[in-house]
Amino acid sequence: MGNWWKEGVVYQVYPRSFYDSNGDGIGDLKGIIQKLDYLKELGVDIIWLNPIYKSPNADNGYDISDYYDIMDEFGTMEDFENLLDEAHKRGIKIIMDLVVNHSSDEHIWFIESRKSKDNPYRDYYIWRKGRGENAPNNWTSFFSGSAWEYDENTDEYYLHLFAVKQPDLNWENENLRKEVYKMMKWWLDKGIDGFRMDVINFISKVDGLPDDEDNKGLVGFKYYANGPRVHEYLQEMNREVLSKYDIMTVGETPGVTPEIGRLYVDNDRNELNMIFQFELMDIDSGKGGKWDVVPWKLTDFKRIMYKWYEGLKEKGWNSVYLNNHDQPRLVSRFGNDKEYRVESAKLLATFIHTWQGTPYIYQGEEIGMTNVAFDSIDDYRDIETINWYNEMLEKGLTPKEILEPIYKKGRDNARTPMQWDDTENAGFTKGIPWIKVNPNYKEINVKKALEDKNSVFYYYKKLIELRKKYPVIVYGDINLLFEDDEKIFAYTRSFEGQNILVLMNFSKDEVEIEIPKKLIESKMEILIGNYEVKDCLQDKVIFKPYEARVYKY
Ligand code: ISL
Ligand code: CA
Repeated sequence: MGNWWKEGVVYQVYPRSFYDSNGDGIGDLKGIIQKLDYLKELGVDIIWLNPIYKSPNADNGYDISDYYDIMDEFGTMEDFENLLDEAHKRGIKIIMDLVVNHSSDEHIWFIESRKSKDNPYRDYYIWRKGRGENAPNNWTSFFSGSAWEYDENTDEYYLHLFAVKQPDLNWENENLRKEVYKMMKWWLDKGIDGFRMDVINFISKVDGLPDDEDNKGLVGFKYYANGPRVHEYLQEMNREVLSKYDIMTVGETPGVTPEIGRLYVDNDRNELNMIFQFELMDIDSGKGGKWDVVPWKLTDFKRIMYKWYEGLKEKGWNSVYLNNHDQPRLVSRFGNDKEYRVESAKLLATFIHTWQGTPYIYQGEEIGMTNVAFDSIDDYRDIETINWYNEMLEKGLTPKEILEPIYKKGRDNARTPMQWDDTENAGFTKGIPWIKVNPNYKEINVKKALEDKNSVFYYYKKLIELRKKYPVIVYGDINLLFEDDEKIFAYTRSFEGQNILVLMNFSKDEVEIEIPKKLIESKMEILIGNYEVKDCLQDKVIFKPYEARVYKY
């Protein structure tokens, strides 16, 4: 069992928005197959596919009605097998999303479960009696409103941490756990290379499901995030399934610190390989949560990343990502998507690929795609965004006031179609796209990127090549420089006699950097940079806006 998941680079495909092969406006599996050569050219090693299972799409596939079948819009099982084959032929692995904190309410288990209190599947979900006219407790859902839904048929409520159509599965039930493991084996036996596990740290809820006394934000969070039996379940899953295959696993885990994170990824504990931490993603959220957008500081960015590096370095491994299908575009959030779009996209790429951990690229990031700002809520598709919009309207906010944070944080920022060329609908579909394309597609698209040797695309490609060439980029220890600087992010890394120096100006100002003497004395060779660099490294250098350089010494 190699270290391929440490050395590789992951590319996340959101199938619905990647490429539509049949003109129905929805990306599909055949579409992904047609673009595999593009991904091969970029040089990525692993594709993570967002959910492609049968689903009524209340939450774009995160509501699964059949774990053994493919979503109608995406194609057939045969298409999936072809995709897996074609990817493997190109030396690219595929990991699938595993969504087992909840299922769809249209899953046969839930259809049975809601029939009667003594149905054999009743206990596959979390049912409770109400308290008088009220829900069993005060927990709220991620997608607005109560986390409980009343069901007349049996006069009880079921728990749904997400949409009403996403009832939470009851992991206390051993038969349910066995079903999940069986399903996982079925996919692994088909030859997939691992799983990204959706909100996997929510699967164990505190006994008694108590009221949350701080009745604000996500009410109840502390009673299910990293719950009492989560490690027991993951160790069981590892024993029964994961340990039998050479695969990679990455858990999506909101609300973890490095201390808690370590429990999931410590090699000796036999749970997961990696997790996605959210501390960095919360860096611009105020007390009111995700929609309460506040400015972020580079010193916090560095502190969080370094803390995670230190926290996991001995026994675990980090994943490095700056955006995904739930987050705004990295260049709009952490860079500058106006005059320095290209420079700042390359700067952020430099960080992702030279920090310690496995890099995750989200589709479109490699061409510098940006956030979008639709004029009306009617153009938005995301259930989280729409539910929150309606909740705020009821509170009396104006559409303009509500759209403002949606422009900054809404999940549809990442979900507009991949911009392939400058023809209608960015070449994504010949039909009507399920969500509008970003109007900037004439400027920002794959075709243009491939024709320009200075594009963001080729910069990513080169970073990926460098990672393969220099083990220090994968394994090197990190030593931070200028920790308290609000504009410069700099570090050295070292491994078995190899060293690199990474210098990045995270601001739109020119900044003078004083290079430590010890470094000037070594022979510095530039590996990559986002501006042309002629001279050798002096003791004082001026860094241009969003300039990034990596030296080897
Ligand atoms: O998207 C978020 C913030 O806007 C997160 O709070 C997100 O809901 C959380 O990280 C869980 O996300 C995952 O599970 C959800 C699904 O909607 C997301 O797309 C998925 O990544 C429910 O399955
Ligand atoms: Ca299609």
